[in-house]
Amino acid sequence: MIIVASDVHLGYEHADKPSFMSFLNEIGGTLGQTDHLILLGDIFDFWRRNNVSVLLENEDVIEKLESFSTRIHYIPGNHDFTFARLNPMGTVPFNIEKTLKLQDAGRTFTFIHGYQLEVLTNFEPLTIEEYEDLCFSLCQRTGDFLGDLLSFLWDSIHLSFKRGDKRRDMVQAVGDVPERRRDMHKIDRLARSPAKDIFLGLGKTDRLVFGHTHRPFLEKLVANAGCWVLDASMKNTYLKIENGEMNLLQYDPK
Ligand SMILES: [Mn+2]
Repeated sequence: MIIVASDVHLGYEHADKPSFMSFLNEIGGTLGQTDHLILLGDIFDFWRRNNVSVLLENEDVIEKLESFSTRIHYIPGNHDFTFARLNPMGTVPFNIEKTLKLQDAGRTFTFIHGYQLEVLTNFEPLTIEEYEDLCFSLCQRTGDFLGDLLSFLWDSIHLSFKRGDKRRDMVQAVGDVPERRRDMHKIDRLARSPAKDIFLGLGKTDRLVFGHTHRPFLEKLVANAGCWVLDASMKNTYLKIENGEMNLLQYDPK
């Protein structure tokens, strides 16, 4: 069995930590050594916050995860990209990878956080690598957010925005929460299309699982795990993969 949860945003004021903790308590007992728990990115939210403070506030979550006997995979998202640049040295209790492939009942499942799709659809002229550098930088700073973002773009790719430049919308979008965004449908459009296979190197029957948009959905070959943020219209969703079948479920605390 594979359980996938995404976008909990612990450290962000609208994170639903009590529900997520209760979810972990419940699924911890059902997952064995041959199962997988996939934390699909943005589990912690380091933007505008000190990374260590966020982790200390959530040491109960880390302690809980460390008590699991199942295999845990951490896929870094844009808000916790710090994890992608750590050198685990075998001491971190999670397997940390930006892209993960697992087989279940003969089917191949590929897991990514999903910001990669957004860079392709919405963040031109940024490349995925430039966007990752930007996310790392935003995770590490706690000062003026927009100022940091603009100076990063200028310092790293000499990108400045003159009055009337339509690309300024892209800068606005980088910092906005998914609940307020209007261009997220473009990401789903790409995710549901075989066109994504070219960019992500997927076979035609490979399943793709992602998060990031806070908009859960399930189709035959693609699924979005949703989020655990209080202001989302649909929240506390997760995916369960069993016998090669994906199920999108909503957690309801007992
Ligand atoms: Mn994200």
